[in-house]
Amino acid sequence: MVENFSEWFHDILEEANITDSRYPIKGMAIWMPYGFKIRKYMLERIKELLDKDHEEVLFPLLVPEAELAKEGEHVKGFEDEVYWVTRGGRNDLNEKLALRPTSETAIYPMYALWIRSHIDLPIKYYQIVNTFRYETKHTRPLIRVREITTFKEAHTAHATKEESDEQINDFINIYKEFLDSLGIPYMISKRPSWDTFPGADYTMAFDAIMPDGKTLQIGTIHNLGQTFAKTFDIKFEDKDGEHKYVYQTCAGLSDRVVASIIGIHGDEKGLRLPSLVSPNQITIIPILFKKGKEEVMNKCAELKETLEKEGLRVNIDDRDIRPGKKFYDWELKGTPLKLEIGPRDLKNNVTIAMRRDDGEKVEIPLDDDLTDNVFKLLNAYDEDLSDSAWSFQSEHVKFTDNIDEIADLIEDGNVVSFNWCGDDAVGKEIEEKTGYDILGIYRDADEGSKCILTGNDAKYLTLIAKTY
Ligand code: PR8
Repeated sequence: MVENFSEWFHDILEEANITDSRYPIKGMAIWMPYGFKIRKYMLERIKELLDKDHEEVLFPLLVPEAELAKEGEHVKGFEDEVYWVTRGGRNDLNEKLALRPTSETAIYPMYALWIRSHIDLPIKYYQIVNTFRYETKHTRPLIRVREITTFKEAHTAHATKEESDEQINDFINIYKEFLDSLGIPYMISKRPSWDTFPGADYTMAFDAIMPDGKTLQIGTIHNLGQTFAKTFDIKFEDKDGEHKYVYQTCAGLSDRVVASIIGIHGDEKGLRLPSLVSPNQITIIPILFKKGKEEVMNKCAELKETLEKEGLRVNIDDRDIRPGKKFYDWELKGTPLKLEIGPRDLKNNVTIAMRRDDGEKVEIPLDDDLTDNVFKLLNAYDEDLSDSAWSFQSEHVKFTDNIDEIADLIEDGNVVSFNWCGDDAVGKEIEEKTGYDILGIYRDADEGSKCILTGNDAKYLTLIAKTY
């Protein structure tokens, strides 16, 4: 795999025309055309999944200071990260306005107006917006940005706690399906209390292991209980005529999804894009000689049309440069499948297909089975991409019951699982002693297992890692 991941990641963003980070504000970058397309197809997919049972809305970017300040825990969690608008032209504003770091405090005062009765519930809204966080940790393109340009945040309200717990499961399933369609592996864990979203009862998180062994939190799902409902007075009249507070959840994904597609699937030649989000799923490369140029180009155009009719995204690279350079470029850009046609192939009525992952060349006849064969290759490519990413993950989660081994395992590029009694003070001591972050509870501990620090009965199998 890639030797120096951080450097590779920065270089590929520029070389593949994904983002440009030279914008003169730290943590804010430009989505370049190729990156924008990947982002677009990624968004289409998450929308498709959310739209089955949620509705899209769009809230204003600015949040009045009074609303942001209302929920004590929440504001404490975000106060160091908020950008403020204090002036309109030459006038000082009467009230400071926050650029949303997330939209709970923009949305929930409106929920209080909209929710009256049990028939108004559940509410399941989401929006895709930019949010702003004045991050103090080292910023990195797509991974830790100060303008999160692609924040997909969902906010739900329910009549009962059971329904809100079910909603958490629904979000987990949606995120699984979403990441599965991109071949991105994940570990789902319940964050420890000290890493729970500010104002939430509990947080479920999706983490992926990047090639350098550090984990990236790619999505989080929070059960907000009734905390915000009480703060913002979101009540409904139940069937029995009683006025009750709603139960709420929220869930979010960011630009990090694109970072994980790039980081997890990429190799030393560049990107390897899952076909779902690849701007071109197939790149046709004509091999041209002076003689028979036109026939080859006509065949390429015909092939493009046939494949596009099947809903595939296809481009022809007809630039006047050496084919070798074209191969190199589309390898860098991660097109799943290249189809090459030269005069000899034309004569034999075939095209030479080459998958981006294994680089193997196969001859496909230009006959009625062509599209079937192309789909077969694409599916196999996507499956293999996903399988190899999942294998990487399973090879890099290592169990230990010796606390002194944690550091070595992590420095070797692994995530470590261990048994924990579940006591917060003990958990924090484990973090302090090792210098790494507990990701969260992976599952219940096996019968009879003991806490790695205290030797007491263990409650949970827990993950610890070096994190982004
Ligand atoms: C919420 N409220 O806000 P969350 N750069 C890139 N990605 C980021 C950054 C950043 N600076 N900060 C967070 N993320 C809830 C849920 C509405 C939606 C990504 O939750 O603060 C992380 O992947 O946990 C995180 O899991 C996700 O946004 C949601 O942010």
